[in-house]
Amino acid sequence: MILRLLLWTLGLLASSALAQTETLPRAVPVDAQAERTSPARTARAARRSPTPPPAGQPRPLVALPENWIFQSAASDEFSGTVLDEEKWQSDVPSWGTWSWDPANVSLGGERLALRMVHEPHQRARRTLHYKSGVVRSRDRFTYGYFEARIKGCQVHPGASPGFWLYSIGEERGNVRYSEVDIVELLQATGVVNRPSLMDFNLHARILDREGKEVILGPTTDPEICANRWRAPFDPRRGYHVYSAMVTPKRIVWFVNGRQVASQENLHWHLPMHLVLSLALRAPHVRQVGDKREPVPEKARDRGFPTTMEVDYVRVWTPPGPRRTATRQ
Ligand SMILES: [Ca+2]
Repeated sequence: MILRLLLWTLGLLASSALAQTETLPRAVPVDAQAERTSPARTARAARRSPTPPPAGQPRPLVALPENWIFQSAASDEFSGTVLDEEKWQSDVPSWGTWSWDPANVSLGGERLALRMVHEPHQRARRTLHYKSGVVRSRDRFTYGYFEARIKGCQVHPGASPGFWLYSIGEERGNVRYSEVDIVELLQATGVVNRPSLMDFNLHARILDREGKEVILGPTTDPEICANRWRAPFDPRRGYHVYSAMVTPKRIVWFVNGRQVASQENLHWHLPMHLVLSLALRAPHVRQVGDKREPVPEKARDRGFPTTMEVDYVRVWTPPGPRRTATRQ
């Protein structure tokens, strides 16, 4: 019995030593980490950060390289009652099948709320039926780790909460436009009309060898641009953390600290604005060729206004020039 107890104690000590060895923090270069990361490894990494952040600074949900820097100028806990216009722009020019209106952006209860309303109006001699809210960072980022805690809106299908990055105007090499969708919620329709499906897509416009502009996206180039994941939860029912790490070699997406997608970074090297927005989707828009058109006969009040909520946005970047000089 005593021998048994001794062996049991030794076993316990050994396994505890092993556990300690396993939890020793290690700095992993980000590209190596992206290559080697398994969901289980990511979940373990998410529970321990290599070095605790300085007091008062938030901790990323995903282990980052130790020298990455928290960017308070583009991070926001949304604690006040007024949007910080030093960081964010809400009067963004409209495009597409609905219009942005700063009236649909509000703060309160430690949250940013972006609302979509059924509000028929004219824009560019067209009748559109919905208005919505957007906030776009004044700063731009080429590489970094972008994290937000978001609760989806209640309408589905019809509206899609988005957290994304996009370039405006700038061109480098053969790249004319760069967009990284950190997450788009609730936009799956048709036979897979499920609220738990979420998208992590890439879009770009590049010039081919003949100088002809080519549009890259999840429909035309799914192998390099499309990522979809079925979450084990309904994003309308609660807050979840959505994030992406953009590095020169790879783009990796996470939900609640778990890696859900990874792509080689082929074309996404332009400075981009960080955006939170609530977009209109089918059945209120339909795809006609490569364009989205409004669907007036489906426009209705029912379900609207609908609101997505954001608890926080946090940004970390690699050392070095963290952003290009422009603030737009
Ligand atoms: Ca908050």
